[in-house]
Amino acid sequence: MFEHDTICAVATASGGAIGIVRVSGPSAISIADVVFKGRNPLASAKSHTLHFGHILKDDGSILDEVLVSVFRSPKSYTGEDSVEFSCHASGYILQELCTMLISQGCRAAKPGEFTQRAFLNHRFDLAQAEAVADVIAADNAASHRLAMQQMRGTYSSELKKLRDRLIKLASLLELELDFSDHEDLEFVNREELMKQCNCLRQEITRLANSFSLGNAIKKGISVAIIGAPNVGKSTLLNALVHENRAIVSDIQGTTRDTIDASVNIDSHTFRFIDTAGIRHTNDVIEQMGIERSIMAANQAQIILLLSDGNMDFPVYNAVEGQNVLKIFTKSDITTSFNTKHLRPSEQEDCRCLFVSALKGTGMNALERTLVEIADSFFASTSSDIIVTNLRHYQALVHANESLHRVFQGLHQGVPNEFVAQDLRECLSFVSDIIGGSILPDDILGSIFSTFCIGK
Ligand SMILES: Nc1nc2c(ncn2[C@@H]2O[C@H](COP(=O)(O)OP(=O)(O)O)[C@@H](O)[C@H]2O)c(=O)[nH]1
Ligand SMILES: [Mg+2]
Repeated sequence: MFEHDTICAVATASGGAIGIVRVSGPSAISIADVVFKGRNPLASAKSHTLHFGHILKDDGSILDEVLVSVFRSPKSYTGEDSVEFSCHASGYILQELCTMLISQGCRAAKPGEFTQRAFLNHRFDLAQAEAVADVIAADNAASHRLAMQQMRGTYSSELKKLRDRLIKLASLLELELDFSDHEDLEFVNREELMKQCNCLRQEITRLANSFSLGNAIKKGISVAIIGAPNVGKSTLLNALVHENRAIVSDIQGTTRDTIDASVNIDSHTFRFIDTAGIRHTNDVIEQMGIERSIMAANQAQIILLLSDGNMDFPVYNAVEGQNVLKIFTKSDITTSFNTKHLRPSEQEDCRCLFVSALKGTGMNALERTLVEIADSFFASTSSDIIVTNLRHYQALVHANESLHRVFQGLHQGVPNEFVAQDLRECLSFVSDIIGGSILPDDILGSIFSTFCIGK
């Protein structure tokens, strides 16, 4: 399962001043010594030391002046002997160095292979390993906070507590199994088991439900822009993301497919979705676009419902938990807005805004309102553990199904061995999140293949 060869890869993205080539494995230091000439050989270097020297090509010419860090097993990122070359960030130098290392016996690392080795060497658990990729990808304050929390183990320790409670429940049941020939021996009363089971179900449900929020944090809060044709949806999208993403035209039905673009406002990431104008049409393609608009609206966390004053707001039934903001567009040319379509409460609370995307008026107020909604999404959750990973979410859903069967089994007086079987299944789903039980190679492969090379 675990290959004991020595791997190398460029660990930094292109651009920038310094490029790092990472080497890890039993021969990392001896292979590095072949290409590196410093004052002393790296073989005599202590762990966690830095060395200045040159990378020498076969013909004795200098490829680069570098700094080399040496980390000795087990105190390295991967847990193996590791060397990191800090070079000048020329793509040529970095590739050439890798080629030289490979000709000396290294293998080019697969995506995520350094982190995979760290996991296999018990440097951290699986959820922590996955968080490394999330930390790298984090581009807003909330996703950074969650990824850090997960990488540093807070998330795993909560899951371990949950797992321990499941183990305790399982052991109570298994204990009864061992003594099942003593017919009327009942160690724990079933009511009590059912109560504990229910508590655990609530906890798992809360975690699974946190995924929609976790996803919003990671990928951005989705904001669908909905309205009749020509009210200025595409213009608003472009103004919000400061970029000409969508085609603007006074020809009705221009936007046919949904277009989305992300932007950070005040440490939150928003993903704006421009949609086709909703109207009656016989054009098949436009009709498909309109269906997508409605779907986008249903899936979005915030809906911007647009009207330019000439047209009513489209009738839209908000899904529970969605925030709908009504926006009067083109405020630069429309002097009298017809507010009769607004319910009295909407006129009072400031969920109704006047905007000219063309002139930029009202855009600040719109951004502020969006940030307020985002703040309120995240306010209640700042201390809770939030699931951001689809694999974890799916494991929790499965765990919950198994636990539901446990509860039913207890309730209906199903023999303990069947109940215990379901409970073991639930336990293994929860354990898989942190990689407590042995995971098959293909699952590990699919997790780490989403990483970048060099991580
Ligand atoms: N005066 C003015 N015109 C606008 C404004 N926003 C959009 N328009 C114009 O309205 C027309 C339709 O805009 P577009 O964004 O394509 O509308 P969509 O069909 O809802 O996407 C274009 O001619 C835009 O230039 C605005 O704030 N002020
Ligand atoms: Mg449009």
